[in-house]
Amino acid sequence: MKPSPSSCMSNEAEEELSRHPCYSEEAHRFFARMHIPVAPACNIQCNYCNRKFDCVNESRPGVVSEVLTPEQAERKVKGVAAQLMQLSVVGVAGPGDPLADPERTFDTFERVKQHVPDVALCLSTNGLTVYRHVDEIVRLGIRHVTITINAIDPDVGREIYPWVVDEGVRYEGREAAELLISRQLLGLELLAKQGILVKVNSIMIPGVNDHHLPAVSKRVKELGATLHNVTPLIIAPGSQYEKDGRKAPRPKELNNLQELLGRDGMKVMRHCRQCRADAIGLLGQDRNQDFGLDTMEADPVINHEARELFQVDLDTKIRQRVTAKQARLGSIEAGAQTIRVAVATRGGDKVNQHFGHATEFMIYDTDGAEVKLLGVRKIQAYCHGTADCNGDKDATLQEIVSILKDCRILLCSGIGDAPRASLNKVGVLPLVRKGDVQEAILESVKYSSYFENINISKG
Ligand code: CLF
Ligand code: SF4
Repeated sequence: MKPSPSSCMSNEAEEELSRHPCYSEEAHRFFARMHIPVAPACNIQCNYCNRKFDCVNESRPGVVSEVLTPEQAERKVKGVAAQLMQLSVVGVAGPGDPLADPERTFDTFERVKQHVPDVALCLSTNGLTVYRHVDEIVRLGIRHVTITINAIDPDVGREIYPWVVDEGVRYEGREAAELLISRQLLGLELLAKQGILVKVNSIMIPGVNDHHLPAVSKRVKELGATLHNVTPLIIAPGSQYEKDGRKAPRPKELNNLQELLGRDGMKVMRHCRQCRADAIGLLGQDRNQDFGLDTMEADPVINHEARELFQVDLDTKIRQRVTAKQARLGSIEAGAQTIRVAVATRGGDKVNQHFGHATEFMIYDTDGAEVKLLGVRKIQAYCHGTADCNGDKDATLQEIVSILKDCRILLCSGIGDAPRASLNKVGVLPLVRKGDVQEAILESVKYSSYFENINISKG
């Protein structure tokens, strides 16, 4: 039996989510996803996007993925499934919108379903045309669909979407936003009624939709969304928002919003890594280079039985983690103070990244028993987004320090003297560690309390 990600869902839904690294926070430590970049076209324009790069709605901006044909995608999925035993989900998330050219996307899913039936299929779309494809989604057994919904009010939406093209007609301004929003909400409702697990992604855009997102969350919950994933605006180079000088939200603003949505009863995703459209591996890992098409056998043998045994073993590991966490919770005193810890990681739930190479930090709060993931703070935004970090190392370091200054501890696999000194100045203690994130956090909290002999709450 697979472990349970949440206590408020049907057993069937829990079972489906327990191996999905995006829908289940526990699963993301053990199970891998693979994105197949078969969908280059798009039918709308978002002001934070530049079409030279991948779809920003569920991808890292400023990144270009090589587009595969459905035939190439089939070969690649077979090759990866034969080697990557923890692969549990295959998704299409770009590099454009997967439903702008639905034949390519569904042809690809059909092939995956036929050759690697044990993986879950996952689709991510801007939602303009999803309502037309509900039957096909059901027929193919695609159980997870993500729709990016940034607004439910067309007056907010018009600040995000300058145009939309549908069936050869171009819509602009408020009319474009109105059409897109109505289609997104219709698609969500239809999918949810079919029992599809729908995740809604929203980009938090300060000054545009930041105050509006609680209303979005409430509405999509009413319509049957399973999960809400709010990610910070990261602006693609050359996009309209870059020209307008828009800025990403501060980590605290994003965190406050996520807390608010969670209090309103929505299940909120906090571990999104804004993957590439060709990402392969655990969340946070990008192993596409390890699986070059030219290195793969034409028709690799997939040992389905070995895959299932491997994944059942991962299910057990997850259950053990959940049990150990419950035991720790039982031993902690009520009202214990928490401290905040930043972790540099390349994925795999390990402290395994040098500070200087980190492009993101995972942020946790811990009271010495529970380790709660608060979210991911990306720092490549300062390199690929609105600011130029190429020439000014000091400015980049100061940006990173300001992003981490509410943390008490930073865990990384190595750090130079200059960043260590800068972090110390703002009260962050860098510790060099390797290995399991949770164990390293719990051990480092004891260490820092011992040495500082102080009230560990930083406020
Ligand atoms: Fe991929 Fe998206 Fe499916 Fe996950 S990603 S299509 S739901 S399998 Fe996950 Fe990556 Fe965040 Fe997306 S971490 S960007 S939420
Ligand atoms: Fe860009 Fe994706 Fe928006 Fe299309 S849906 S404009 S690819 S961010």
